[in-house]
Amino acid sequence: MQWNPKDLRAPETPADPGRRTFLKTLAAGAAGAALLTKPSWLRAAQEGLSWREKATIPRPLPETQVRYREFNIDVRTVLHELLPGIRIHLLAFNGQVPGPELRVREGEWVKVNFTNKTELLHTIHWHGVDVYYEHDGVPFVTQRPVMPGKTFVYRFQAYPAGTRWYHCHYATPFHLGHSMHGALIIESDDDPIKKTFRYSRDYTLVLETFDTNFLKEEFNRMLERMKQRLWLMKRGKLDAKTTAVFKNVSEFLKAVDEGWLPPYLPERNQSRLGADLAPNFFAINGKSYPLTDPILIRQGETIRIRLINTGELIHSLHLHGHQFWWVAQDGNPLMQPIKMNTLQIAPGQTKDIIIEGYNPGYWTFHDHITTRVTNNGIYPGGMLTLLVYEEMAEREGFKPMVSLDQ
Ligand SMILES: [Cu+2]
Repeated sequence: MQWNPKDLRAPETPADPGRRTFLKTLAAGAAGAALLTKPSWLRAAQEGLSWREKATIPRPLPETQVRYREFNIDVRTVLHELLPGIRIHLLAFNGQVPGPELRVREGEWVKVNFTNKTELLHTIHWHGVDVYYEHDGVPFVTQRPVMPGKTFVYRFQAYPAGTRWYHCHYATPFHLGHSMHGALIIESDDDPIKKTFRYSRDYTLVLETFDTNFLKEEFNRMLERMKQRLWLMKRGKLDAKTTAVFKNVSEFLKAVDEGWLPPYLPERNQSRLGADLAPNFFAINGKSYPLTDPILIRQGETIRIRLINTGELIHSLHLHGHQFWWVAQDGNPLMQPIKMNTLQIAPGQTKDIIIEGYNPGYWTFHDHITTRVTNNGIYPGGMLTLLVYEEMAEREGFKPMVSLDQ
């Protein structure tokens, strides 16, 4: 059966939630469905591969042939305030936590000049985007890492539409997690979610976890390495062995044969990079509650929320006082929207939801794995924000309802 979520929406007013209305809307939905034309994405799914997937993913074309939409992105170390009194060193795209949100049109050619302004090695991976493999950003596999002070140019055609993201793919527990990640929203005129729900506001919530003890150790190790590299540079001894960056596997094997000790050997490796992290701070868009930005809505308004899990943990996000529609997974529209109030999201996933404003008030939206609504073990905090009805806030004056001395 075709779905027509418009006809299955929550009642117009909370005063009329009766069974009768429910049955009536259900009947209207069934009748309305027959009149609908098949959405293009569903047609494509039923017919097999879409036009783009039938074609080979093209190698990026020269600038004389296509017009590129250009972005400049660098990475630098910043001192970021997660909460009053909690300032942490992070690796940040353009100095922002999370990195800048990139919005492009589906099919548009994108060029990103990525400059490394740190002493570490990095790449950018375009998560969930069908790029040509050389621009996929996997260090030592499909590209050499971008060295300190150097620029690498990423090029790709933005496809497919939806909520996607980008992150560093080098030493990911440290880099991606802290906080080399940002949203990449690919928009399309054919977006079935936009067509169906006609939402008026579009929010992006980047979910993050921070292990501040691990961070401290890693930044100290980074400073140590910097000192070593400067010492080696001065003596002209900074080479493949001292940076552990080889051109290929045989060069690496040759170095081992000659007695070079790889950095992963137990006697050399002091890093916790290979161990599980123990995040003690949980954030949305770079802030922990009570500093998280509220999500604004008005009665009768429909909003879209794009959730991107860049952290190390699975979250179970619960919205109070509402049922919402889960409409997309990993950027791709679901075959059928699902009504729910608690949504699981695993590391690396993106999920889109639609909230309809039918219950004015102040409502919490938070991780229901309750150890994550804490700041360093203290409740309340962490991955929690508010859905705020603007007209109420305007009438009553919005007061963040938080008391830390209870
Ligand atoms: Cu990196």
